[in-house]
Amino acid sequence: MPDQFQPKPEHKFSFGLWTVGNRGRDPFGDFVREPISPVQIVEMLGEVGAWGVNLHDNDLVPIDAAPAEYERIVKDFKKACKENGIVVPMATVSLFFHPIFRDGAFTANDPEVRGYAVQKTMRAMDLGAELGAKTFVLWGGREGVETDSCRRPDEAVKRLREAVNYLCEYNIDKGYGYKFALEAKPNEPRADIYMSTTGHYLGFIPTLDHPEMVGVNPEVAHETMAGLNFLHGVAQAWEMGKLFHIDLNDQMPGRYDQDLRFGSSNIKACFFLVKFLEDVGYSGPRHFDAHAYRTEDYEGVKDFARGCMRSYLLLKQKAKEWNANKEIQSILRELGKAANGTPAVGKYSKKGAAALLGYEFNKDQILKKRLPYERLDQLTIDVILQGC
Ligand code: GLT
Ligand code: MN
Ligand code: MN
Repeated sequence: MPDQFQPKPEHKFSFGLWTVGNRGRDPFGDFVREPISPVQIVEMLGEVGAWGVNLHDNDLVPIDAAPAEYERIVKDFKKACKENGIVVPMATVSLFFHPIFRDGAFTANDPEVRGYAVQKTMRAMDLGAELGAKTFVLWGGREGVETDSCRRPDEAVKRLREAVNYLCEYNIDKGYGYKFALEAKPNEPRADIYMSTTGHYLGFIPTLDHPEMVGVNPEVAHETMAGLNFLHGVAQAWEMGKLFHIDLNDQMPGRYDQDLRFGSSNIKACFFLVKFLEDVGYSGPRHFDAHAYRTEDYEGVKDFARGCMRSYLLLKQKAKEWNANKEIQSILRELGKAANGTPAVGKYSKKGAAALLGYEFNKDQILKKRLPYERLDQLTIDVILQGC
């Protein structure tokens, strides 16, 4: 295998403890893989060539661990990370697993649940900071409803804002230097989740007390479930300076959250995503929030993890080829050309507006211009399918 498809630390490939440690339980069937410890997971990540490991508080430390147990677990984990050359770029908090969150966490109707959720998040931030994490993800999987009779949705938005503002202050108070990355999902486990798309969060963030501290963590599967074009959401976040993290996986549209191996389902969409991240110079982690098929054992989990990284690097190479393709580039150049003397729109000025109003557009002539998108797309397919 050519060297360029081997993962290296500079690629910033990371996996969650919950991804490679996923044991294949689903709503209809029990575990198919034996439990493995966080230390074993870190060893596995070292073996496959990953750079980072991410975690929820309770992926590492049980929810009611005594202080001595907490310390021992964290110490062993840090040692394993060091020995295997693995860093912890991102931490998060489980606000969905324990039954106490059956009605949500930050948005729950019970003020005690809301208080507990904020307390649990502050403690998870302490843990992440101790491990060196600089990004803190918030995924509100339970922040939603089965019936809107239980609360007004604008009240939920206010509660969410109150919690995120509080956590930003805690971040400042402790000097942790976290950036928060908010992760949307349309549904599952709730029938409807309030912040259903990345766009919803991009609208919410400017209403916070510290908007500069908060961005998004879009996930391929989540936007695809909603039938959306993932790349478009990512691009909007990027353009706003809000792409703080990204969850890469794959998904067949209109289904439950499949969290498939990156590049295993929608190759063209994954290609344009990788091309975008590489073209714009996104420098954050490439986090694979996915898990192996339920049919696999742990050797298969390694195949899965290697596959995510390899597909990313293959698509990165394809993006290079696409950018260097002379025919593609010449088509793109032609597309942007206008007739001599066409006034540019640009920023408004009285003079510019007068020029634009006075200009006569020749619609028949404009319509003669070819838009060879069939050819362009076929060239894209050629690049993707032709051997590296
Ligand atoms: C959970 C979810 C993911 C989130 C994780 C962060 S946990 O597995 O399906 O999409 O990114 O809380
Ligand atoms: Mn995710
Ligand atoms: Mn998912």
